[in-house]
Amino acid sequence: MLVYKHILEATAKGKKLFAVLIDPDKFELAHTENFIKKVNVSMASHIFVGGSFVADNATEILVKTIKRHTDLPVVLFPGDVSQITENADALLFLSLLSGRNADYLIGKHVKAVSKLRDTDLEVIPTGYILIESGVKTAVSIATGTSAMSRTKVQPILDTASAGQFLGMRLIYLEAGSGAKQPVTNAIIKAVKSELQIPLIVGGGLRTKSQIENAYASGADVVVVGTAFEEDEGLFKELKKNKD
Ligand code: 1GP
Repeated sequence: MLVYKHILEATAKGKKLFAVLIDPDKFELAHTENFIKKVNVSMASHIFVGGSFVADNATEILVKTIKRHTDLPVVLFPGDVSQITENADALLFLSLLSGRNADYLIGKHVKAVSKLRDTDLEVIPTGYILIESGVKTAVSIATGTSAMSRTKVQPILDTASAGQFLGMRLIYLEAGSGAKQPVTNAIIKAVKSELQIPLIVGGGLRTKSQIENAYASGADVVVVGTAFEEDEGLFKELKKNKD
């Protein structure tokens, strides 16, 4: 099934989705098989691959290796055009709505088209909103944009809604990889109540209870990366759901 259709159907049924994020820049290729074995028996529904600073070709090699060990959909979450590879199942076509850097709103997208034209990658327009989290994150540095204030909900709400009006299929609330503080429950609740499209939440989520809080507040998809880089023991707490 197509990735977006699956997300829509799961969201409609209230079934929560979970993405394990692998950053090719921080991940040891030789560790792929062992790591993916743990992902396969966890509650993960998707594997996201991407990062802010990734060497050319690293994504393609990693995606090919991951695909040898799992049937889960692999979704690109790229920091740059060079991270697009046709070996994945889908691409989050991210527009950084929280910033005013034209390159990350539309410029990189135009550059991506020549790569996308000849692939079967499913392209999913995604409004990406960076929210402050206690530390300056890689996204902020790489894009030269500031995160939105975590205490002012209305501008975040307006930004997410503008994304929906523009035709985005997903909204991604991002605290940034390794964030000290994840996106607040209040922000997730407010944004979810206004959206008709699925909501992804990620950044700084390290424990099962933080993940459950994000779901309870309205996240349809939760993304976790750094917590697994720090301690793969978390997989034991995130066992596959019995349907
Ligand atoms: C980062 O939202 C993702 O872009 C995941 O963040 O690495 O902090 O889990 P973490």
